Amino acid sequence: MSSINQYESIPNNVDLSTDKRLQRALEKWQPNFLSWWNDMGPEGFQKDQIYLRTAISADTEGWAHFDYVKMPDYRWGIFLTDPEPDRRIGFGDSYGQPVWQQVPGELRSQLKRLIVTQGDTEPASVEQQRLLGNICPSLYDLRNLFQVNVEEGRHLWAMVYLLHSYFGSDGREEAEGLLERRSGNPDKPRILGAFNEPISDWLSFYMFTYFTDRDGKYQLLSLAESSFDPLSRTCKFMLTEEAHHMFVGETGVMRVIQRACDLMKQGDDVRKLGGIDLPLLQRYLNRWYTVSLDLFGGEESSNAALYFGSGMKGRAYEKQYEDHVALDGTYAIPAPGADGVTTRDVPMRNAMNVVLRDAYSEDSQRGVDRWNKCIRENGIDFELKLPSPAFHRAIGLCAHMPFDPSGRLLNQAEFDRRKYEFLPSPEDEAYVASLMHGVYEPGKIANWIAPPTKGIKDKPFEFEYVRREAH
Ligand code: BYC
Ligand code: FE
Ligand code: FE
Repeated sequence: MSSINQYESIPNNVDLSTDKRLQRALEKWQPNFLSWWNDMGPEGFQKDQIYLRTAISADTEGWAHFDYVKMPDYRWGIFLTDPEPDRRIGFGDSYGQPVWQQVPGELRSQLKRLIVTQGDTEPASVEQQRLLGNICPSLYDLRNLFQVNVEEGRHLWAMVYLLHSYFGSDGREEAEGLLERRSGNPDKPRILGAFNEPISDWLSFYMFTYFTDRDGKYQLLSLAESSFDPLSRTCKFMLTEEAHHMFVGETGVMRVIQRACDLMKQGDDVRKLGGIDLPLLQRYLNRWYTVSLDLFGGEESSNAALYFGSGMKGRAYEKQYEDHVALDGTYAIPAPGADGVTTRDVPMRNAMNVVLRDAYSEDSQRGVDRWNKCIRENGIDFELKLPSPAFHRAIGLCAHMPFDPSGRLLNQAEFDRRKYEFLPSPEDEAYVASLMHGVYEPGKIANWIAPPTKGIKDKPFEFEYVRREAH
Protein backbone atom coordinates (compact mmCIF):
# COMPACT_ATOMS: atom_id res chain seq x y z
CA MET A 1 0.00 0.00 0.00
CA SER A 2 1.30 3.44 -0.85
CA SER A 3 1.92 5.13 2.48
CA ILE A 4 0.89 8.61 3.36
CA ASN A 5 3.38 11.28 4.07
CA GLN A 6 1.56 12.65 7.08
CA TYR A 7 3.97 15.45 7.87
CA GLU A 8 4.07 17.20 4.53
CA SER A 9 2.10 20.42 4.46
CA ILE A 10 -0.50 18.53 2.43
CA PRO A 11 -0.69 14.88 3.58
CA ASN A 12 -1.04 12.69 0.51
CA ASN A 13 -0.37 9.33 -1.05
CA VAL A 14 -0.02 10.65 -4.59
CA ASP A 15 3.70 11.55 -4.45
CA LEU A 16 2.84 15.21 -4.47
CA SER A 17 6.44 16.23 -3.71
CA THR A 18 7.55 14.88 -7.09
CA ASP A 19 5.25 17.30 -8.94
CA LYS A 20 6.39 20.72 -7.82
CA ARG A 21 4.00 22.66 -10.05
CA LEU A 22 0.98 20.83 -8.69
CA GLN A 23 2.29 21.02 -5.15
CA ARG A 24 2.73 24.77 -5.40
CA ALA A 25 -0.73 25.23 -6.89
CA LEU A 26 -2.33 23.24 -4.09
CA GLU A 27 -0.25 25.04 -1.48
CA LYS A 28 -1.69 28.26 -2.84
CA TRP A 29 -5.23 26.91 -2.56
CA GLN A 30 -4.67 25.58 0.98
CA PRO A 31 -4.79 28.93 2.87
CA ASN A 32 -7.96 29.81 0.96
CA PHE A 33 -9.46 26.53 2.09
CA LEU A 34 -8.48 27.22 5.71
CA SER A 35 -9.89 30.68 5.58
CA TRP A 36 -13.14 29.28 4.13
CA TRP A 37 -13.14 26.67 6.94
CA ASN A 38 -12.67 29.34 9.59
CA ASP A 39 -15.46 31.48 8.14
CA MET A 40 -17.93 28.82 7.08
CA GLY A 41 -17.00 25.71 9.10
CA PRO A 42 -18.49 24.79 12.50
CA GLU A 43 -19.06 27.99 14.42
CA GLY A 44 -17.64 28.29 17.92
CA PHE A 45 -15.64 25.06 18.31
CA GLN A 46 -12.44 25.62 16.36
CA LYS A 47 -10.30 25.74 19.51
CA ASP A 48 -11.72 22.60 21.10
CA GLN A 49 -10.11 19.16 21.12
CA ILE A 50 -12.28 16.70 19.24
CA TYR A 51 -11.90 12.93 19.39
CA LEU A 52 -11.68 12.36 15.64
CA ARG A 53 -10.88 9.71 13.13
CA THR A 54 -8.08 10.79 10.81
CA ALA A 55 -6.67 8.88 7.87
CA ILE A 56 -2.94 8.30 8.25
CA SER A 57 -2.84 5.87 5.34
CA ALA A 58 -5.38 4.64 2.82
CA ASP A 59 -5.20 0.95 3.80
CA THR A 60 -7.37 -0.93 6.29
CA GLU A 61 -5.14 -0.26 9.31
CA GLY A 62 -4.37 3.35 8.68
CA TRP A 63 -7.51 5.01 7.45
CA ALA A 64 -9.25 5.02 10.82
CA HIS A 65 -6.81 6.42 13.35
CA PHE A 66 -8.52 8.02 16.41
CA ASP A 67 -7.14 10.85 18.50
CA TYR A 68 -7.92 14.29 19.91
CA VAL A 69 -7.37 17.05 17.38
CA LYS A 70 -8.47 20.65 16.94
CA MET A 71 -10.50 20.89 13.76
CA PRO A 72 -8.27 23.45 12.02
CA ASP A 73 -5.34 21.06 12.63
CA TYR A 74 -7.13 18.08 11.09
CA ARG A 75 -4.91 16.49 8.43
CA TRP A 76 -6.92 17.24 5.34
CA GLY A 77 -5.13 15.65 2.48
CA ILE A 78 -5.26 13.73 -0.75
CA PHE A 79 -5.82 10.01 -0.58
CA LEU A 80 -6.52 7.69 -3.48
CA THR A 81 -6.96 3.95 -3.31
CA ASP A 82 -4.12 2.08 -5.00
CA PRO A 83 -4.39 1.62 -8.76
CA GLU A 84 -5.84 -1.67 -9.94
CA PRO A 85 -3.36 -3.20 -12.41
CA ASP A 86 -4.63 -3.38 -15.99
CA ARG A 87 -8.01 -1.91 -15.04
CA ARG A 88 -10.42 -1.93 -17.99
CA ILE A 89 -13.42 0.22 -18.85
CA GLY A 90 -16.43 -1.51 -17.30
CA PHE A 91 -19.37 -0.14 -19.32
CA GLY A 92 -20.47 1.94 -22.29
CA ASP A 93 -19.19 2.27 -25.86
CA SER A 94 -15.55 1.59 -24.97
CA TYR A 95 -16.25 -1.42 -22.77
CA GLY A 96 -13.13 -3.56 -22.26
CA GLN A 97 -10.58 -0.95 -23.35
CA PRO A 98 -7.91 0.31 -20.93
CA VAL A 99 -9.08 3.00 -18.50
CA TRP A 100 -7.90 6.59 -18.95
CA GLN A 101 -5.08 8.10 -16.90
CA GLN A 102 -5.64 11.46 -18.59
CA VAL A 103 -8.83 13.29 -19.52
CA PRO A 104 -9.89 12.60 -23.13
CA GLY A 105 -10.08 16.00 -24.87
CA GLU A 106 -13.61 15.55 -26.16
CA LEU A 107 -14.96 14.76 -22.67
CA ARG A 108 -13.10 17.45 -20.83
CA SER A 109 -15.92 19.86 -20.16
CA GLN A 110 -18.49 17.24 -19.11
CA LEU A 111 -16.02 15.45 -16.88
CA LYS A 112 -15.01 18.71 -15.28
CA ARG A 113 -18.67 19.52 -14.71
CA LEU A 114 -19.29 16.19 -12.95
CA ILE A 115 -16.28 16.75 -10.70
CA VAL A 116 -17.25 20.34 -9.93
CA THR A 117 -20.83 19.25 -9.13
CA GLN A 118 -19.58 16.52 -6.82
CA GLY A 119 -17.03 18.87 -5.24
CA ASP A 120 -19.59 21.62 -4.66
CA THR A 121 -21.76 19.45 -2.41
CA GLU A 122 -18.96 18.84 0.09
CA PRO A 123 -18.32 22.39 1.35
CA ALA A 124 -22.04 23.12 0.87
CA SER A 125 -22.97 20.52 3.49
CA VAL A 126 -20.43 21.95 5.95
CA GLU A 127 -21.99 25.38 5.46
CA GLN A 128 -25.49 23.99 5.99
CA GLN A 129 -24.43 22.40 9.26
CA ARG A 130 -22.25 25.15 10.66
CA LEU A 131 -24.54 26.28 13.49
CA LEU A 132 -25.62 22.86 14.74
CA GLY A 133 -22.83 22.61 17.31
CA ASN A 134 -24.52 25.34 19.34
CA ILE A 135 -27.61 23.17 19.83
CA CYS A 136 -26.15 19.66 20.01
CA PRO A 137 -28.03 17.02 22.07
CA SER A 138 -24.81 15.52 23.54
CA LEU A 139 -21.02 15.55 23.25
CA TYR A 140 -21.23 12.23 21.43
CA ASP A 141 -23.44 13.82 18.76
CA LEU A 142 -21.27 16.92 18.65
CA ARG A 143 -18.25 14.80 17.88
CA ASN A 144 -20.11 12.93 15.14
CA LEU A 145 -21.16 16.20 13.54
CA PHE A 146 -17.55 17.40 13.44
CA GLN A 147 -16.35 14.05 12.12
CA VAL A 148 -18.77 14.37 9.24
CA ASN A 149 -17.74 18.01 8.67
CA VAL A 150 -13.98 17.43 8.49
CA GLU A 151 -14.48 14.46 6.18
CA GLU A 152 -16.66 16.51 3.83
CA GLY A 153 -13.82 19.04 3.90
CA ARG A 154 -11.45 16.30 2.82
CA HIS A 155 -13.81 15.21 0.05
CA LEU A 156 -13.54 18.75 -1.25
CA TRP A 157 -9.75 18.32 -1.26
CA ALA A 158 -10.12 15.15 -3.31
CA MET A 159 -12.09 16.91 -6.05
CA VAL A 160 -9.79 19.94 -5.96
CA TYR A 161 -6.82 17.65 -6.45
CA LEU A 162 -8.45 16.27 -9.61
CA LEU A 163 -9.28 19.78 -10.89
CA HIS A 164 -5.74 21.03 -10.29
CA SER A 165 -3.99 17.95 -11.65
CA TYR A 166 -6.00 17.28 -14.77
CA PHE A 167 -7.85 20.43 -15.84
CA GLY A 168 -5.19 23.13 -16.05
CA SER A 169 -6.03 26.76 -15.46
CA ASP A 170 -9.81 26.35 -15.76
CA GLY A 171 -9.56 23.56 -13.17
CA ARG A 172 -7.80 25.96 -10.82
CA GLU A 173 -10.50 28.54 -11.43
CA GLU A 174 -13.21 26.02 -10.63
CA ALA A 175 -11.34 25.12 -7.43
CA GLU A 176 -11.56 28.76 -6.37
CA GLY A 177 -15.25 28.79 -7.26
CA LEU A 178 -15.85 25.90 -4.88
CA LEU A 179 -14.80 28.20 -2.02
CA GLU A 180 -16.81 31.15 -3.30
CA ARG A 181 -20.34 29.80 -3.72
CA ARG A 182 -22.39 29.71 -0.51
CA SER A 183 -25.20 27.41 0.50
CA GLY A 184 -28.52 29.23 0.39
CA ASN A 185 -27.07 32.49 -0.90
CA PRO A 186 -29.39 33.71 -3.69
CA ASP A 187 -26.54 35.52 -5.48
CA LYS A 188 -24.04 32.67 -5.46
CA PRO A 189 -25.89 29.48 -4.47
CA ARG A 190 -24.46 25.98 -4.39
CA ILE A 191 -25.14 24.02 -7.57
CA LEU A 192 -27.70 21.39 -6.50
CA GLY A 193 -31.04 22.08 -4.81
CA ALA A 194 -30.72 20.07 -1.58
CA PHE A 195 -27.48 21.83 -0.74
CA ASN A 196 -29.20 25.19 -0.49
CA GLU A 197 -31.84 23.96 1.97
CA PRO A 198 -31.25 25.08 5.55
CA ILE A 199 -30.36 22.42 8.12
CA SER A 200 -31.31 24.30 11.24
CA ASP A 201 -32.07 21.51 13.69
CA TRP A 202 -30.74 18.06 14.53
CA LEU A 203 -33.72 16.16 13.20
CA SER A 204 -32.96 17.69 9.80
CA PHE A 205 -29.29 16.82 10.27
CA TYR A 206 -30.09 13.15 10.90
CA MET A 207 -32.49 13.07 7.94
CA PHE A 208 -29.85 14.75 5.78
CA THR A 209 -27.09 12.32 6.74
CA TYR A 210 -29.45 9.39 6.23
CA PHE A 211 -30.99 10.47 2.91
CA THR A 212 -28.70 13.07 1.34
CA ASP A 213 -25.36 11.51 2.25
CA ARG A 214 -26.84 8.32 0.80
CA ASP A 215 -27.23 10.11 -2.52
CA GLY A 216 -23.52 10.84 -2.05
CA LYS A 217 -22.92 7.12 -1.59
CA TYR A 218 -24.74 6.24 -4.83
CA GLN A 219 -23.19 9.05 -6.88
CA LEU A 220 -19.76 8.04 -5.59
CA LEU A 221 -20.44 4.38 -6.38
CA SER A 222 -21.30 5.32 -9.95
CA LEU A 223 -18.27 7.62 -10.27
CA ALA A 224 -16.07 4.88 -8.76
CA GLU A 225 -16.91 2.96 -11.97
CA SER A 226 -15.63 5.84 -14.10
CA SER A 227 -13.17 5.11 -16.90
CA PHE A 228 -11.23 8.17 -15.72
CA ASP A 229 -9.09 6.19 -13.31
CA PRO A 230 -8.00 9.03 -10.97
CA LEU A 231 -11.68 9.89 -10.40
CA SER A 232 -12.51 6.26 -9.74
CA ARG A 233 -9.71 5.92 -7.18
CA THR A 234 -10.63 9.12 -5.31
CA CYS A 235 -14.27 8.08 -5.10
CA LYS A 236 -13.41 4.62 -3.82
CA PHE A 237 -11.55 6.15 -0.92
CA MET A 238 -14.29 8.69 -0.17
CA LEU A 239 -16.79 5.85 0.08
CA THR A 240 -14.93 4.33 3.04
CA GLU A 241 -15.85 7.44 5.04
CA GLU A 242 -19.41 7.79 3.79
CA ALA A 243 -20.65 4.78 5.77
CA HIS A 244 -20.17 6.65 9.04
CA HIS A 245 -22.17 9.64 7.81
CA MET A 246 -25.16 7.44 7.03
CA PHE A 247 -24.69 5.63 10.34
CA VAL A 248 -25.01 8.98 12.13
CA GLY A 249 -28.28 9.58 10.27
CA GLU A 250 -29.77 6.14 10.71
CA THR A 251 -28.95 5.79 14.40
CA GLY A 252 -29.88 9.44 15.03
CA VAL A 253 -33.39 8.93 13.65
CA MET A 254 -33.59 5.59 15.46
CA ARG A 255 -32.80 7.28 18.78
CA VAL A 256 -35.44 9.96 18.18
CA ILE A 257 -37.93 7.16 17.52
CA GLN A 258 -36.84 5.23 20.60
CA ARG A 259 -37.31 8.30 22.76
CA ALA A 260 -40.73 9.01 21.24
CA CYS A 261 -41.78 5.43 22.02
CA ASP A 262 -40.49 5.68 25.61
CA LEU A 263 -42.46 8.90 26.10
CA MET A 264 -45.59 7.41 24.53
CA LYS A 265 -45.55 4.81 27.27
CA GLN A 266 -45.67 7.63 29.82
CA GLY A 267 -48.52 9.54 28.23
CA ASP A 268 -50.38 10.07 24.99
CA ASP A 269 -49.05 13.47 24.02
CA VAL A 270 -45.40 13.12 23.12
CA ARG A 271 -45.05 16.85 22.54
CA LYS A 272 -46.26 17.68 26.05
CA LEU A 273 -43.47 15.44 27.32
CA GLY A 274 -40.91 17.20 25.14
CA GLY A 275 -40.43 14.49 22.54
CA ILE A 276 -40.73 14.39 18.76
CA ASP A 277 -43.92 12.69 17.63
CA LEU A 278 -43.82 10.14 14.83
CA PRO A 279 -46.17 12.00 12.42
CA LEU A 280 -43.81 14.98 12.58
CA LEU A 281 -40.88 12.66 11.93
CA GLN A 282 -42.72 11.34 8.85
CA ARG A 283 -43.11 14.89 7.52
CA TYR A 284 -39.37 15.55 7.94
CA LEU A 285 -38.66 12.25 6.22
CA ASN A 286 -40.96 13.25 3.34
CA ARG A 287 -39.04 16.47 2.85
CA TRP A 288 -35.50 15.12 2.98
CA TYR A 289 -36.15 11.99 0.97
CA THR A 290 -37.71 13.96 -1.86
CA VAL A 291 -35.11 16.75 -2.03
CA SER A 292 -32.58 13.93 -2.14
CA LEU A 293 -34.42 12.23 -5.03
CA ASP A 294 -33.98 15.49 -6.94
CA LEU A 295 -30.22 14.99 -6.71
CA PHE A 296 -30.43 12.13 -9.19
CA GLY A 297 -31.47 14.52 -11.98
CA GLY A 298 -34.31 14.08 -14.43
CA GLU A 299 -35.89 10.68 -15.07
CA GLU A 300 -35.23 10.89 -18.77
CA SER A 301 -31.83 12.40 -19.34
CA SER A 302 -29.67 12.68 -22.42
CA ASN A 303 -26.87 13.84 -20.12
CA ALA A 304 -27.11 10.54 -18.26
CA ALA A 305 -27.01 8.62 -21.56
CA LEU A 306 -23.91 10.53 -22.60
CA TYR A 307 -22.18 10.00 -19.24
CA PHE A 308 -22.81 6.28 -19.50
CA GLY A 309 -22.10 5.79 -23.20
CA SER A 310 -18.82 7.68 -23.05
CA GLY A 311 -17.67 5.82 -19.94
CA MET A 312 -17.61 8.79 -17.56
CA LYS A 313 -20.21 7.56 -15.07
CA GLY A 314 -21.46 3.99 -14.63
CA ARG A 315 -24.04 2.35 -12.42
CA ALA A 316 -23.52 1.47 -8.76
CA TYR A 317 -21.92 -1.99 -8.60
CA GLU A 318 -21.66 -2.10 -12.41
CA LYS A 319 -20.18 -5.62 -12.28
CA GLN A 320 -23.52 -7.01 -11.07
CA TYR A 321 -25.18 -6.15 -14.38
CA GLU A 322 -25.06 -8.54 -17.33
CA ASP A 323 -25.23 -6.03 -20.14
CA HIS A 324 -22.58 -3.34 -19.71
CA VAL A 325 -23.29 -1.62 -23.00
CA ALA A 326 -27.00 -1.03 -22.39
CA LEU A 327 -27.87 -0.11 -25.95
CA ASP A 328 -30.80 -2.53 -26.01
CA GLY A 329 -33.78 -2.63 -23.76
CA THR A 330 -35.79 -0.08 -21.88
CA TYR A 331 -36.39 0.89 -18.30
CA ALA A 332 -39.71 1.88 -16.73
CA ILE A 333 -39.59 5.35 -15.25
CA PRO A 334 -42.35 6.92 -13.17
CA ALA A 335 -44.22 9.65 -15.04
CA PRO A 336 -47.37 11.67 -14.44
CA GLY A 337 -50.57 10.04 -15.69
CA ALA A 338 -54.20 11.17 -15.71
CA ASP A 339 -54.76 11.04 -11.95
CA GLY A 340 -51.66 9.45 -10.55
CA VAL A 341 -48.26 8.07 -11.40
CA THR A 342 -47.85 5.75 -14.35
CA THR A 343 -44.70 4.37 -15.86
CA ARG A 344 -43.14 5.05 -19.20
CA ASP A 345 -40.50 2.89 -20.92
CA VAL A 346 -37.46 4.79 -22.08
CA PRO A 347 -34.22 3.57 -23.68
CA MET A 348 -32.00 2.15 -20.94
CA ARG A 349 -29.19 4.66 -21.25
CA ASN A 350 -31.56 7.61 -20.96
CA ALA A 351 -33.00 6.11 -17.77
CA MET A 352 -29.66 5.77 -15.96
CA ASN A 353 -30.59 8.45 -13.42
CA VAL A 354 -33.61 6.36 -12.38
CA VAL A 355 -31.65 3.10 -12.44
CA LEU A 356 -29.30 4.63 -9.87
CA ARG A 357 -32.16 6.28 -7.98
CA ASP A 358 -34.10 3.03 -7.69
CA ALA A 359 -31.04 1.35 -6.17
CA TYR A 360 -30.87 4.31 -3.77
CA SER A 361 -34.54 3.99 -2.84
CA GLU A 362 -34.15 0.30 -2.13
CA ASP A 363 -31.17 1.06 0.10
CA SER A 364 -33.12 3.84 1.84
CA GLN A 365 -36.00 1.45 2.51
CA ARG A 366 -33.75 -0.89 4.49
CA GLY A 367 -33.20 1.67 7.25
CA VAL A 368 -36.88 2.62 7.24
CA ASP A 369 -37.65 -1.07 7.83
CA ARG A 370 -35.30 -1.07 10.81
CA TRP A 371 -36.99 2.07 12.20
CA ASN A 372 -40.40 0.43 11.78
CA LYS A 373 -39.17 -2.72 13.50
CA CYS A 374 -38.17 -0.57 16.48
CA ILE A 375 -41.61 1.07 16.56
CA ARG A 376 -43.33 -2.35 16.40
CA GLU A 377 -41.13 -3.80 19.13
CA ASN A 378 -42.19 -0.93 21.34
CA GLY A 379 -45.76 -2.07 20.79
CA ILE A 380 -46.75 1.03 18.89
CA ASP A 381 -49.01 1.00 15.87
CA PHE A 382 -47.34 3.35 13.41
CA GLU A 383 -45.44 2.84 10.21
CA LEU A 384 -43.01 5.21 8.52
CA LYS A 385 -43.15 5.19 4.71
CA LEU A 386 -41.02 6.50 1.89
CA PRO A 387 -43.27 8.75 -0.20
CA SER A 388 -43.90 8.25 -3.91
CA PRO A 389 -41.12 9.54 -6.20
CA ALA A 390 -43.77 11.80 -7.76
CA PHE A 391 -44.38 13.72 -4.52
CA HIS A 392 -42.75 17.09 -3.76
CA ARG A 393 -40.32 17.07 -6.65
CA ALA A 394 -38.51 20.07 -8.08
CA ILE A 395 -36.63 18.19 -10.81
CA GLY A 396 -37.86 15.78 -13.47
CA LEU A 397 -41.17 14.75 -14.99
CA CYS A 398 -43.24 15.26 -11.83
CA ALA A 399 -41.63 18.56 -10.85
CA HIS A 400 -43.99 21.03 -9.19
CA MET A 401 -47.07 18.81 -9.66
CA PRO A 402 -49.48 18.42 -6.73
CA PHE A 403 -48.99 14.71 -6.03
CA ASP A 404 -49.63 13.52 -2.48
CA PRO A 405 -47.14 11.17 -0.76
CA SER A 406 -49.10 8.11 -1.92
CA GLY A 407 -48.67 9.22 -5.55
CA ARG A 408 -52.24 10.45 -6.07
CA LEU A 409 -52.52 13.59 -8.17
CA LEU A 410 -54.49 16.21 -6.24
CA ASN A 411 -55.68 19.49 -7.64
CA GLN A 412 -53.48 22.40 -6.66
CA ALA A 413 -56.03 23.89 -4.26
CA GLU A 414 -56.37 20.64 -2.34
CA PHE A 415 -52.61 20.19 -2.25
CA ASP A 416 -52.12 23.70 -0.91
CA ARG A 417 -54.79 23.14 1.74
CA ARG A 418 -53.26 19.84 2.87
CA LYS A 419 -49.59 20.66 2.35
CA TYR A 420 -48.72 20.46 6.05
CA GLU A 421 -50.20 17.01 6.39
CA PHE A 422 -47.32 16.00 4.13
CA LEU A 423 -44.46 18.39 4.88
CA PRO A 424 -43.13 20.10 8.02
CA SER A 425 -45.28 23.10 8.89
CA PRO A 426 -43.89 26.32 10.36
CA GLU A 427 -45.36 25.10 13.71
CA ASP A 428 -43.51 21.77 13.39
CA GLU A 429 -40.29 23.60 12.75
CA ALA A 430 -40.85 26.04 15.58
CA TYR A 431 -41.57 23.12 17.91
CA VAL A 432 -38.44 21.24 16.88
CA ALA A 433 -36.43 24.45 17.21
CA SER A 434 -37.80 24.92 20.74
CA LEU A 435 -36.30 21.55 21.73
CA MET A 436 -32.80 22.37 20.53
CA HIS A 437 -30.41 23.41 23.32
CA GLY A 438 -26.71 22.63 23.52
CA VAL A 439 -25.90 19.85 26.02
CA TYR A 440 -22.16 19.75 26.73
CA GLU A 441 -21.80 17.75 29.92
CA PRO A 442 -20.25 14.31 29.33
CA GLY A 443 -22.89 11.60 29.79
CA LYS A 444 -25.82 14.04 29.57
CA ILE A 445 -28.35 14.05 26.75
CA ALA A 446 -31.25 16.20 25.56
CA ASN A 447 -34.74 15.06 26.50
CA TRP A 448 -35.99 14.50 22.92
CA ILE A 449 -33.52 11.76 21.97
CA ALA A 450 -32.34 8.46 23.48
CA PRO A 451 -28.62 7.91 24.11
CA PRO A 452 -26.75 5.73 21.62
CA THR A 453 -26.50 2.04 22.39
CA LYS A 454 -22.73 2.28 22.13
CA GLY A 455 -20.07 4.96 21.86
CA ILE A 456 -17.30 5.61 19.35
CA LYS A 457 -14.32 3.24 19.10
CA ASP A 458 -15.37 1.21 22.18
CA LYS A 459 -15.58 4.32 24.34
CA PRO A 460 -18.69 4.67 26.52
CA PHE A 461 -21.36 7.28 25.85
CA GLU A 462 -20.04 9.19 28.91
CA PHE A 463 -16.63 9.66 27.28
CA GLU A 464 -15.51 13.26 26.81
CA TYR A 465 -15.69 13.23 23.00
CA VAL A 466 -15.14 16.97 22.86
CA ARG A 467 -12.83 18.76 25.28
CA ARG A 468 -14.05 22.30 25.39
CA GLU A 469 -11.38 24.86 26.16
CA ALA A 470 -11.63 28.46 27.27
CA HIS A 471 -15.37 29.01 27.22
N1 BYC B 1 -30.57 20.77 -8.50
O1 BYC B 1 -30.07 15.76 -17.37
P1 BYC B 1 -30.49 16.09 -15.98
C1 BYC B 1 -22.81 14.20 -1.97
C2 BYC B 1 -29.97 20.23 -13.63
S1 BYC B 1 -24.21 14.16 -2.93
C3 BYC B 1 -30.33 21.72 -9.44
O2 BYC B 1 -31.66 15.45 -15.45
P2 BYC B 1 -28.07 15.12 -15.09
C4 BYC B 1 -22.92 14.69 -0.60
C5 BYC B 1 -28.83 19.63 -14.43
O3 BYC B 1 -27.57 20.14 -14.03
C6 BYC B 1 -23.67 13.62 -4.56
N2 BYC B 1 -30.19 21.44 -10.76
O4 BYC B 1 -29.33 15.98 -14.97
C7 BYC B 1 -24.04 14.40 0.17
C8 BYC B 1 -29.20 19.96 -15.84
O5 BYC B 1 -28.83 21.31 -16.12
P3 BYC B 1 -28.57 21.78 -17.63
C9 BYC B 1 -23.24 14.73 -5.46
C10 BYC B 1 -30.27 20.14 -11.16
O6 BYC B 1 -26.99 16.00 -15.57
C11 BYC B 1 -24.15 14.90 1.46
C12 BYC B 1 -30.72 19.93 -15.83
O7 BYC B 1 -31.10 20.06 -14.46
N3 BYC B 1 -22.63 14.22 -6.67
O8 BYC B 1 -21.78 13.84 -2.44
O9 BYC B 1 -28.35 13.84 -15.75
C13 BYC B 1 -23.12 15.66 2.00
C14 BYC B 1 -31.25 18.64 -16.43
O10 BYC B 1 -30.60 17.64 -15.74
C15 BYC B 1 -30.51 19.11 -10.24
C16 BYC B 1 -23.20 14.18 -7.84
O11 BYC B 1 -24.30 14.63 -7.99
C17 BYC B 1 -30.66 19.47 -8.86
N4 BYC B 1 -30.92 18.55 -7.91
O12 BYC B 1 -27.89 14.72 -13.57
C18 BYC B 1 -21.99 15.92 1.23
C19 BYC B 1 -22.46 13.52 -8.95
N5 BYC B 1 -30.57 17.96 -10.92
O13 BYC B 1 -27.59 20.82 -18.24
C20 BYC B 1 -21.88 15.42 -0.04
C21 BYC B 1 -22.16 14.39 -10.10
C22 BYC B 1 -30.39 18.24 -12.21
O14 BYC B 1 -29.91 21.75 -18.28
N6 BYC B 1 -23.34 14.94 -10.77
N7 BYC B 1 -30.19 19.55 -12.37
O15 BYC B 1 -27.99 23.18 -17.42
C23 BYC B 1 -24.13 14.24 -11.61
O16 BYC B 1 -23.95 13.07 -11.83
C24 BYC B 1 -25.23 14.98 -12.34
O17 BYC B 1 -24.86 16.30 -12.47
C25 BYC B 1 -26.60 14.91 -11.64
C26 BYC B 1 -27.62 15.59 -12.56
C27 BYC B 1 -26.98 13.47 -11.37
C28 BYC B 1 -26.61 15.69 -10.35
FE1 FE C 1 -18.73 13.73 1.01
FE1 FE D 1 -20.93 12.43 3.47
